[in-house]
Amino acid sequence: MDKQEQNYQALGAGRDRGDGVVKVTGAARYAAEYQPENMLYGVVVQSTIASGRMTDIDTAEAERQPGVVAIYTHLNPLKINKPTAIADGGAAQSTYTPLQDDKIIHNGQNIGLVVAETFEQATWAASLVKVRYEEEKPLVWMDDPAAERQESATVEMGDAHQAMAQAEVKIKSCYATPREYNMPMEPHACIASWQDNALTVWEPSQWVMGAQTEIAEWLGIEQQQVRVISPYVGGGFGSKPVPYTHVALACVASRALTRPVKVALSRPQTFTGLGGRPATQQTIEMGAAQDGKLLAILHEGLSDTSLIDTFAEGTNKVTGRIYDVPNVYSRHYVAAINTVTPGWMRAPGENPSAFGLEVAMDEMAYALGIDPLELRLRNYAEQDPQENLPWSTRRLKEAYSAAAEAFGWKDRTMAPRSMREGRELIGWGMATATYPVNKAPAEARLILNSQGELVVQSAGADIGTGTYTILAQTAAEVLCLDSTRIKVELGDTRLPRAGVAGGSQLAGNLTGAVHKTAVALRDRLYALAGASSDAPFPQTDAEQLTLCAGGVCLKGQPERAVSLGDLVRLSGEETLAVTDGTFKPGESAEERDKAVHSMSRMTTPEEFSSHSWGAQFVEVRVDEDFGTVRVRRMVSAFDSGRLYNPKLARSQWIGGMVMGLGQALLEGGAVDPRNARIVNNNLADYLIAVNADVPEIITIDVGEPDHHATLMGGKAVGELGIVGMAAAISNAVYHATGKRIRDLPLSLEKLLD
Ligand code: MCN
Ligand code: MOS
Repeated sequence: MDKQEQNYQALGAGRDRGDGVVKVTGAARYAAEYQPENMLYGVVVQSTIASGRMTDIDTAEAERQPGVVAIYTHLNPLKINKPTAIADGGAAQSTYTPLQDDKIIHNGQNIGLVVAETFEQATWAASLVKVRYEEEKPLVWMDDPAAERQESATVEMGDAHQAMAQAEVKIKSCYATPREYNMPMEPHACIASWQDNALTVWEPSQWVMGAQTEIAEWLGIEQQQVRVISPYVGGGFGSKPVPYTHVALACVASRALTRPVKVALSRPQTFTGLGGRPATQQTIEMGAAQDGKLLAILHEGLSDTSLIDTFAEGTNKVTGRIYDVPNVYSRHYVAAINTVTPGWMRAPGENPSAFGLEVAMDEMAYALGIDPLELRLRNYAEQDPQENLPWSTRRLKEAYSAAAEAFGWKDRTMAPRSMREGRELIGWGMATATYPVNKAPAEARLILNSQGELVVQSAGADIGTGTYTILAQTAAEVLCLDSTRIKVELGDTRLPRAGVAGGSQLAGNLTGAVHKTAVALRDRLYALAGASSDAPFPQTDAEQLTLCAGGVCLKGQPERAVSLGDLVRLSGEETLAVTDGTFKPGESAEERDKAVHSMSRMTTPEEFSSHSWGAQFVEVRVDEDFGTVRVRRMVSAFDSGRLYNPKLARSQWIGGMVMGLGQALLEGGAVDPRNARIVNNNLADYLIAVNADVPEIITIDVGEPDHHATLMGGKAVGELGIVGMAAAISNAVYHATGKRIRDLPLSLEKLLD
């Protein structure tokens, strides 16, 4: 392998996706595609009212249908235990347990399971289950005064009320985002197989250890009795960190029937079988001096949650963080209504929080008559104002200037409706993006065989992000191995423990763990190469040895290398296997287990504040006659620290930007006010951005390695790209039209209004 090829393999190279071929050829198997013998099919029954109780369920006709094996309802229940919520240190997003009582708390609630020999038989029989209800008026909207409110997050700095009273220029507006749905290509489906007192579950998962915890709790069994397998995931976007109630139903049914049971939610069923991003509302009042210096922010936000669980979409996650504002007073509340417990969706909290703050900044820029980018620079935070800590790295100024330059921002004329081409009004808008660096410990195992082939193992997930690829690159870098000789195995609870592919942290966590383990393996190889008198380099210290393309060699003498395979043979073992991890030294076994099985350890460092940053610019064209909005250009510059793989990082960034485009212009659950039912519960009516909506995208990397943030110097990537998009687009639409739309999506009717 020559030097150039070697670099191509290492961390930091833009290597092609290692799992690309198996995915495009269909060889990668997804959860629902496994075919254990003797499998049954379960179809869930969902409620058709949002509030009340079931007075009767008539399953007689359904039971008579061919192929039907069992029908489970609260009248013929299987026991499911209540799981521990994430908020309480567990792994469950929702603590709802189906079959346990007659209560209805949201429309489309999973209330039963019909199990049959084929999917078609189960589907047909499920359609014949008749449920009678005693219906109550549901709480549909979070601003209903009857909806119980709970304070969930506060940010307070200085004296914002007093500072606001003295501010020369003030703006105050309300911003809103609707319920949004993650919509991965692979819908939610699982297979549970109970055999020999143990359960195997094929489940698409961002976090198999969390799934193992929750499933064990549901069934009242030990974690070790549960194996969760999830090598490939067809996207999650925050919708697969944990298993949902259809998985509980599949698991208990399989145990009761001692046959494998597959439960696949239909696309419409996914709209209420799990949550999506809660709707948000926030009021921001911002005060500044004439010169543009921000003095105060008063902020109150609200998001909806279910009647049984508190999930908060923190609308103040970035409010006090991005700019140097000395006085902030912010409260976020959650309101409980008749809805399924909402959950994570790409940049939960940061995303709606940035929508509010970044549109407010644009409004302030116009109130002051200062260019929106200039206003941001005048309020640049040289350290984290909220935590009072230095940034580990923050190349946001570089991001602003690189993106502005590539976009041509200097040619923008400030006045709304001042740029046009024919019938089209042109709008240029921008926003800041940020996402924190979260951290959790992880383990890895490296197994080297006598052919010099390496297997890298971790329970962590690759949900389309590139984990397979960057872990091969990490090992390739330390061991100087061609990455085609490296196989990565992921997504199985039997593999070394890892936390969630969520909070844009898995890349940092796993490259750190694999690097540490690879170094330990390298040291073993050095010892084998130099330890004994009959070693290839007799009695040689590790310091004199190095790795090169041919294996281990003396420093400066690559021509006399001994291959890794030969060193394995020399060990007398078939393989050399090393397991290591990034747990804190001295931590007990229980603490380690908790760290990967629950959300107890999403931490940020204490001496520094570590975040990724971005500057996002867009051009929109608004047809003046038809009111249609098209995004014509998107330019973003990002600081995500060191990039482990620039090609994959770009793919992540643009994925986030495209999702943000959909959020800005198209997405939103439409709720029927009569019965709190989501009416557009399918991909024909719930619109997401498709190829034809997406323009040219330019991304620019301005990051530098940040070893305070993570072991390998990278920062968060996966969610960053979506954070400022909706605000940038909304700001661009204002610039084009003079119309400020503060509630998403920015649909045609709102523009014509
Ligand atoms: N990366 C990099 N350099 C870094 C950090 C990351 O090159 N410094 C690249 C790597 O290819 C890595 C990927 O970016 O695999 C994502 O890394 P990271 O930011 O650590 O995010 P996670 O691995 O934790 O993935 C989860 C994240 C989240 S939280 C959501 S939501 C999301 C996202 O990733 N969902 C996705 N991106 C997604 N992409 C796809 N295709 N599908 C989803 O469901
Ligand atoms: Mo991502 S929404 O943190 O899974």
